[in-house]
Amino acid sequence: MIRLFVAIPIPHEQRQRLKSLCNGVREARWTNEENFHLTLRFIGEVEEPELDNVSAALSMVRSEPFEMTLSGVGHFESRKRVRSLWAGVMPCLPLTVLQERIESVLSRNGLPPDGRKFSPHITLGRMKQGSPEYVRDWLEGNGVFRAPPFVVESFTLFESYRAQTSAIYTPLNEIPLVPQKVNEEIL
Ligand code: 2AM
Repeated sequence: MIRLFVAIPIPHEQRQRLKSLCNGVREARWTNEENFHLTLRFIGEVEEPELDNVSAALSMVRSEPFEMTLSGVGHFESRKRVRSLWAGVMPCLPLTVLQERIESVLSRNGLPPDGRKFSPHITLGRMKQGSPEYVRDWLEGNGVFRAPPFVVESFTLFESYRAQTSAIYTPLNEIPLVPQKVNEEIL
């Protein structure tokens, strides 16, 4: 089995900005800078022969390059415990459209739909413990975060391998976003 997800990698300059947010919460396990990404679709475990189908399906996605701006921070919690700290994205319609196109080609190729609402974020750190109160200062202190805009020119199918200390993400297929000709059929 192979564990897959589809994401937008973050350029170097923006990674540096994100890294500057990764401090000030003692219990957080911060993400390695080279692992920063914005997940478009978590696929999960598939049989290895299925990989080619998934990869080919993603290569069918047609979308235009677009500009994206990382902005703000937030957290996810479950059972009143903070699970992760993240940076957000300014509202970005082309990002939503791209995510919907990816969802659509994958479901047409037999993958079960991802029932969760798309909530674009870049995970900065994970936590096992900590009440929301515990991260309040971090959230307030970094609420004004904003990185310079960048142009998203591709998205990538990654394999995720869970090593002992951190995840190893291996790019398997980078799919370019190409300006559309007026008459080109859009998936
Ligand atoms: P997260 O950063 O919010 O945890 C690789 O694991 C990527 O897939 C991560 O960005 C992770 O999002 C995302 N993902 C979404 N659903 C997941 C799940 N059920 N298990 C693991 N990762 C998931």
